[in-house]
Amino acid sequence: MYCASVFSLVWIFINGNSAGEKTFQANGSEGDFETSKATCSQAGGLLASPRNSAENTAIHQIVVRHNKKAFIGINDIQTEGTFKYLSGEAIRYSNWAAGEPNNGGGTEDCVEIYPDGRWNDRSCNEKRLIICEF
Ligand code: 293
Ligand code: CA
Repeated sequence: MYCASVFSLVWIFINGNSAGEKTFQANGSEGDFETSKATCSQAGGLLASPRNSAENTAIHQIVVRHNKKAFIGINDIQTEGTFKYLSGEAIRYSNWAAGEPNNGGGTEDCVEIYPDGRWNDRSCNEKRLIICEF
């Protein structure tokens, strides 16, 4: 095994940000939803998109470490109230905060993850910690 792979495994173990096949990473930079998506795809990944509680926990840990809310790769831009992954597939797993999604002000089509791991629909124009999955 190459040193870089060993380093990655040790880093992932220490930081606890892998779940199943995926690894999740942030470097502290922030952006709105479009910038976050573009940043992750330029890095060869995808905006972090939790599909189960293990993945949500891994993302949640990064949010806590940076003490910054983050967008996840889920939105209802196309059809209000129908939340989908970036692939267009409807979500089955969710972890909404109490009372969410509320489409506050009628303009909340993106989803942020709070430091408690729960989700809130939020304007896509806010700036949030960028967390990518690889
Ligand atoms: C309203 C009521 C709050 C809630 C907030 C978020 C905004 O202000 O309780 O936390 O909306 O849903 O996205
Ligand atoms: Ca909301």
